[in-house]
Amino acid sequence: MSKRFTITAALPYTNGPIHIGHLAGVYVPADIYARYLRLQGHDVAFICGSDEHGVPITIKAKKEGVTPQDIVDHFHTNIKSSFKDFGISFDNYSRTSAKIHHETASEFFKTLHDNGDFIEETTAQFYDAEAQQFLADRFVVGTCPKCGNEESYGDQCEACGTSHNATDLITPKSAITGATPALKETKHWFLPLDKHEAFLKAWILEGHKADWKPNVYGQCKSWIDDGLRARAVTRDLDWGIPVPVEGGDGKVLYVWFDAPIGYISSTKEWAQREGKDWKSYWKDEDTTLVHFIGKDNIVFHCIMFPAMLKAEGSYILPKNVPANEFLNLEGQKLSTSKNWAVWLPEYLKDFPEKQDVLRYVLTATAPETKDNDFTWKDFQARNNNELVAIFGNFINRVLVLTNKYYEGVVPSPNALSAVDTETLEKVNAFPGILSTSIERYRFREASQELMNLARLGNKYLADEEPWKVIKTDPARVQTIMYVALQISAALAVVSEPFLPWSSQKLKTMLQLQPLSWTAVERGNPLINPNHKIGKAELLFAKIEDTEIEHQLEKLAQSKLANTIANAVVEPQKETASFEDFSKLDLRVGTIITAEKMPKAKKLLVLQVDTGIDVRTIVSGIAESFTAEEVIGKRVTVLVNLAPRALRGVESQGMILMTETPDGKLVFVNPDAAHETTNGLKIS
Ligand code: B3M
Ligand code: ZN
Repeated sequence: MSKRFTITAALPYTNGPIHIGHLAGVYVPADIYARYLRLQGHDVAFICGSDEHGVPITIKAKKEGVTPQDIVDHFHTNIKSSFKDFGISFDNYSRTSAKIHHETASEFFKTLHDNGDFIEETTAQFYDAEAQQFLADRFVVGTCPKCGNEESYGDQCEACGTSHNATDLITPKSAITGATPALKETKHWFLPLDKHEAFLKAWILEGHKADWKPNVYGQCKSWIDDGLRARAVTRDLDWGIPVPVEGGDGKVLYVWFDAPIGYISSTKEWAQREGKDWKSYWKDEDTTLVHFIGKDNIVFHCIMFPAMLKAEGSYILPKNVPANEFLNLEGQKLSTSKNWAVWLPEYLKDFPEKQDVLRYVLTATAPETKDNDFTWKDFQARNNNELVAIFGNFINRVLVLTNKYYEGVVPSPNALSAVDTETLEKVNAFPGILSTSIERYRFREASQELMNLARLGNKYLADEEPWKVIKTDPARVQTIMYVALQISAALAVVSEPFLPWSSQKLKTMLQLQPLSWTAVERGNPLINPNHKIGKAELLFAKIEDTEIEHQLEKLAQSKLANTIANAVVEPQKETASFEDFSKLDLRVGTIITAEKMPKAKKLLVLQVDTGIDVRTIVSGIAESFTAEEVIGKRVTVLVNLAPRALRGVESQGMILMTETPDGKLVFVNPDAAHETTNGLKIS
């Protein structure tokens, strides 16, 4: 029986492109779920849009000398096309700078305001006298009162996910000028979350203990246990939705008040276009509402927005909020500012037409219960060892052999063997296995069950060996290929939520009629005898080591650029006179022997031939070089440095070292071409 679902995916901030972390955390799982529900014949509204207000956008606009509208226009287009490129099948992708959203959010605010659901209060807020502006949200940074993160923002701490008022920050600093902010009186409207405590405790702590993911339930519980407090829902900013009530001049709605309402306005926009009634997707108790988000948005989607919906009184509440944890990249946190990411447009340039590969790998390694790591080696391995070697190999064999033995016409089966019957029964069970995982938001598990169906086909063919049996028992091969084609058709249907392009390609190769998910369960033939299939084409292609090395090199360049950009350049020392300099006696030497100084992490004891003599020099380079690798090295030696004892060893001189921009220690190597008889002359 068809049901109605409203599926929302977090509205991405339009202050930068999206990367693999966004796909893994939110958008691919949401898309798998929405595609699956559509395949089940349900009425689905899959809703998203750009989150275009908020301080990060104004900070970026200030930095780039453009308007916030310029920033959001650019990234709204960029992000919307990335989602399309990766098959994220939204029914509508709107934007919060749209008129329909301003109207919807303003109306929502006015309703709560007129119902007396807000507290109006004049409080002291952080103010930067130099910048002449109040410091809201990311305009102020400081130490998180909950976890001690020193880079917590004024409204939210990204380290522990908690949300607080700016004045809760310890040692606050203006993100604009760095100054310690003053406090200045200003009026704002507050949502008294404490007044919703009983409702939230009943709805979440009792009502969703069993069906919400532990990471989500746990964060909500700790937030509620810490005590709910009133949260400001307006800001002294000039970019956002103007506060639509008396006294709201110069103030806008807090971005986390307006953004979730963006789901509603985007649904309205879609419903107007499609001639549907938006209220049935937001106000009908029979509709199931599910929010897909990342863990840093849990408190806004499980506490703040439901409290707003409850206060307004005519909306349904989310049935589930299956938030994912974070994805790391090669062992490090993904970071827009440090350019430590795999940006979607760049991925497509390097791996054209491999969207399904990324969707599959990000699902198979999704951070569903804890942060997880994306590595390019694993990406290559899953593509080559699973998509190519199992799924692709099976399909290719079936289509090549069907074309070779029967000119592409599906053969009629003869008597089924016990293995045939057992295999077909297993195939019919797969939709149910996949449904169980998907409906519990376990997409990782589901992706591996999908691969198990391909494994079943691969094993069946390998065991039955039609390419051998054809010589002795062609009648048996008709049955084998008939069974293998049923498995191929089943894969074409159930792979669609995960691998939309590959599923479509397989359906085209099989010339498959539209098939429902339940058709695979029923066990009737999915592809009939005498049906003609098309030519075999490879579904997946191997990814070579060189392609992965190129990606790792790009990341290494990013890391180097970051190190250089963040390197603290020591100021130049005081001027040395030429006389001072002339005292230095620099010679070209050669390291004859080297050994680690016992119990000293940094020290190597060297015997150096300075051209004058062979002498002992103790050098602090053991963390950058092994003793073995420096033996025989030509080095620049300061020979007339006063001897000094280091850990009981007298060091008679110094090997000259310097650092590369990324902080790597290197020898000041003499250039043999200019060497003179008595050592290096620096002119
Ligand atoms: N713009 C996404 C983020 O925190 C945020 C989600 C809004 S969903 C209403 O990165
Ligand atoms: Zn914190």
